[in-house]
Amino acid sequence: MTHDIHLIGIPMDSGKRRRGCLMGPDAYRTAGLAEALSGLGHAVTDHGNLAPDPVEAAPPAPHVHAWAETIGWTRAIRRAAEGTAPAGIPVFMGGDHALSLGSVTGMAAVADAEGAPLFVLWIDAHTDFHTPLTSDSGNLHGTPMGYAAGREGFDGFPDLAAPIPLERVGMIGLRSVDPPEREALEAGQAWLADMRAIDEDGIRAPLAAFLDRVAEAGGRLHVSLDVDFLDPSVAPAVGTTVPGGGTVREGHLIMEMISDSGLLRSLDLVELNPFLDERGRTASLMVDLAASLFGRRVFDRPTRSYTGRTQ
Ligand code: HAR
Ligand code: MN
Ligand code: MN
Ligand code: MN
Repeated sequence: MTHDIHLIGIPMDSGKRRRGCLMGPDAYRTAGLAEALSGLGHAVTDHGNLAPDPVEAAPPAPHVHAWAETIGWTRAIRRAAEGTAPAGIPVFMGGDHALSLGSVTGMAAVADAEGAPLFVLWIDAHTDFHTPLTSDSGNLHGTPMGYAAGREGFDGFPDLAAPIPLERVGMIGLRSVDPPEREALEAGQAWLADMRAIDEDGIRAPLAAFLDRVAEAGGRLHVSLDVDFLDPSVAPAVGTTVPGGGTVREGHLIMEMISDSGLLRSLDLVELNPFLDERGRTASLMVDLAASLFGRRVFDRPTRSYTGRTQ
C-alpha cells in the first residue's frame, strides 16, 4: 500500500531551554528521509519549513519558558496539519516535542471532521502530560499530551476542536514520569506500557492489544516518536537522555506492527538534537524507523496482523 506523504519541517526549539532541535528537519533531509520513503513507492512532498505566527502573550507563571512563541508555533502547526492531512499522511519533522501541541490537536480536528476517532500512540521515555502549572521545569515540551487531552491551564492556546480522551491514548517506553503526571494519568484509562512491561512481556502482545483497541473503535492513529524512547547508547542525539530505553529492534518492531495494522494517520518525529549527534547516527536511525513504519521489510512474507493471525 502506498501513500501520499507530506513532510513538514518544524525547526522549533521553544519547548525547552537547551538549544539544537531547530536543526532537526535539515538533519532528516540530510539523512535521506524523503528518498527512503519514495524508495518504498510512496509519493513524497517536502513542504519546507514552517515559521511561528507572531504572538504576544504573558506566561501563566514566571518559570514557564517561551510561552508566546510556543503559542505562535502551535497555531502554525495546527494550520499545517489541517492543510495537508486531507491530501495524505503528514509527517511532522521536529523540532522538540512541543510541536505536538499543534500536530496532535490539528489531527484531532481533522479526524473529527472525517468522522473517525483519533487515537494517539506516544513512544517516549516521558508522558509529557503536564499542564503549564504542574510542570516544575516550565518546559512546554513536557505538556503536549496534557493539552491534547483537554487539561486546564492552556489559556491563550487555540481552543480544542476535539479533546482526546485518555481511553484513546497509548504510551510506550515510559521510564521518567513526574508525580503530577502520574496522578492525572492514573485517574484515566490510558494504555500504558512502561519499560518494565516491555522487559516482562516484550513489545508484541501489549502493543497488539492497543492496536486492537484502535481497530475495534474504527479509529485512526497518530504516532508521536520521541528520540528518547530509544536507549541513549543507540540514540545519543537528545537533550533529555534517560538510561534503560528501547533497543533498535524494539523500535523497529513497534513500527512494523503499526505498519501492518494499516491504522497510521500521521507521524511526529521529535526531540532530535543534531548538535548532540555522533556522525549523524541518531538521525539515520530515526530515518530507518520511519522506513519500517512506511513498509520497509527484510523479507516479504505474509503480513501478520497485529492480532497475531496471518492475513
Ligand atoms: N517531565 C519533565 C519536565 O516536565 C521532562 C519532560 C521532558 N520531555 C521530553 N519530551 N523530553 O518527552 O520537565
Ligand atoms: Mn516527549
Ligand atoms: Mn521524552
Ligand atoms: Mn518535571
